[in-house]
Amino acid sequence: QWQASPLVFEDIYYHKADGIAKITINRPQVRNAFRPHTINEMMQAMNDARYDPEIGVIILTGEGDLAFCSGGDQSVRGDSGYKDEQGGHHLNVLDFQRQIRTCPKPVIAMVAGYAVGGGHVLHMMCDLTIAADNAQFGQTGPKVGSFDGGWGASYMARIVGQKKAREIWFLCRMYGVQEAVDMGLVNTVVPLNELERETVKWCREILQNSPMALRCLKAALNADCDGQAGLQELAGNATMLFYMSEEGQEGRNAFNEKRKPDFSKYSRNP
Ligand code: 2NE
Repeated sequence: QWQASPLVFEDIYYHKADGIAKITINRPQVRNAFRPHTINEMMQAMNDARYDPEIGVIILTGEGDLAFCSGGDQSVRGDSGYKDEQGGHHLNVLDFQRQIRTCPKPVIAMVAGYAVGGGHVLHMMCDLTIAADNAQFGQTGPKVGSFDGGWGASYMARIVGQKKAREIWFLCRMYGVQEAVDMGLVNTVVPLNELERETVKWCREILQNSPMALRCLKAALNADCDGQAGLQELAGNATMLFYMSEEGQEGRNAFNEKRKPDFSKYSRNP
């Protein structure tokens, strides 16, 4: 049973239940297009989920059956980004992409209807995608005078291959679920009325497994694609594990106790 978070939001819903957090873009009147405010709220919710020790998996989804997300809200697109209420221009969805990517907990896109443009990139950034049988996927950037040359291009090519990524971006076609499965864009497809049940089932299976192993695996899979930023993320986990060890703590304790550290009892593993 989902519990609404006490945090107050305008453009999203934020729920939690049994170790799972769910962030829902709630702008169905524009097919869940995001404006800067939507992104700021999603970042706040994602941050809450990351730092809540009770939460092990995060679902990202869109309200209603018609769309997961249709990308940036074109009606607030200014001349150098998407306009906030104060008139500032933003591409803060790129910050949210990085947040999904570096969140040490698995993030699952639960997709009904359209995942299009910047919304398509958001589902790709998630660790897993579970799609309803009415889902449609595609990029529209070159049609509307936009593009995502970051993960939106390079990570897409890692998923679907270079030729297919060029097709998706150059032609701006929509792809149904079977094509998405064939391209490796989604993990599984279920009937629309089973979408949430199946997604929660996947979450529960993930929650059975070692959080540290999941964390390190996500960082390792990221590092393969993300250059020095990916290595930093992976290595941060190694540092954390070392801090958790007696050997690491001996260095800290010796410094604080103003004595020489004694590492002699720690083995030099082959
Ligand atoms: C999503 C799609 C394919 C749905 O089509 P359909 O036929 O189901 O709905 P319809 O009638 O097009 O849309 C319903 C209402 O939602 C609004 C529409 O204008 C329409 O409004 P009303 O006529 O009812 O008033 N709507 C839909 N998407 C919107 C959007 N993104 N911004 C503002 N209003 C939107 C179809 O609607 C579609 O193709 N939407 C546009 C997809 C798109 O081009 N997104 C932007 C890509 S660029 C991007 O996201 C981006 C980036 O490339 C780089 C950085 C940041 C962002």
